[in-house]
Amino acid sequence: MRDNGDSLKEILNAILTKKTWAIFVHERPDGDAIGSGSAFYSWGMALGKRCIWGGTHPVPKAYGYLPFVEEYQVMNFVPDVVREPDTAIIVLDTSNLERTVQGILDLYDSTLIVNIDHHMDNQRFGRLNYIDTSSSATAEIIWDLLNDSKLPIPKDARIGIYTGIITDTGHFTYSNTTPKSHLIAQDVLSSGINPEQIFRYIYASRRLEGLKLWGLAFMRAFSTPDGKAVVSWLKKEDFEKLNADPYDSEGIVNQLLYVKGAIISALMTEGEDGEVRVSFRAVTGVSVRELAQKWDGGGHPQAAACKIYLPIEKALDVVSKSIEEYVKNV
Ligand SMILES: [Mn+2]
Repeated sequence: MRDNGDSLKEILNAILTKKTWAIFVHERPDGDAIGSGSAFYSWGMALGKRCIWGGTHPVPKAYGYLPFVEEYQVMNFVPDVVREPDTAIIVLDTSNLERTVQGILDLYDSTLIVNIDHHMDNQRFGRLNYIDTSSSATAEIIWDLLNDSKLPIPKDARIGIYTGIITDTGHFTYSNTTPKSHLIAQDVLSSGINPEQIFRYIYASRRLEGLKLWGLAFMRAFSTPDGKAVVSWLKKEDFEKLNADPYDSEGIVNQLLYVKGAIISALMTEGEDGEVRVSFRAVTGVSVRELAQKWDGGGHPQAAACKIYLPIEKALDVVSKSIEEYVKNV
């Protein structure tokens, strides 16, 4: 549901007059963040804008095929170019400004900040906000925006949009999949985009080291006594021993939810600075957002995450107990 904000028309009017588009996406970007950013950048380039884009973490290797990923910059703070007049800051797929490059809010009075997102907990930090929680992906909103502009949609932008939709819907299998996501896919594929090639880039480009990491997480998985939740964990040293990188763990938590009878899954991963990142997944009708919020995290009902600053053994204990309590009441 579009529960807040400005219209796509207002956003179009505001950004089309700006010379520079500075596009930012959320930390540890996923396919929707990178796909949406790539689509926006491609569109901006087609319109003759000066574009920059980036975020706090690199583009996962799997998304290396997306147009203009080579232009994506890893940065912790907004670059000076953003301070120049005639710039629009466009923040995509990001529910709050803590999740992206710092310094954006300081520019609130001088620079147009546009916030386009589909997360329910979006904090409306922009001068213009378009938050559509019924959209399967931020990429779907970008599709609407491009269509409403009546300007030609470049093929490069279509690749990003398709990527955002397939990754956020689990290839049209999650509950957020709608007839509209399929309609967009139909239109995108009609433009000659090869779905198998994109699928292979994203999902069939796994490293053997990553596969072993999945194996380790599966071996360790355990369920709550009632079988309603399945949990696993990975330590920093597991990554080192297997020569795996943080992105190799992506997708494990979804697989944990495929255990029969499971309604919630969780994967706890020890981060570089000793923090523990917890990813939660839930089946439709059950929400894990409230669980993540216990530790100041957030996300969607079906997919949420948080960080816990405890040794992993302790964190594992605390989180499993919380989950056990939580599933009793659902
Ligand atoms: Mn998204």
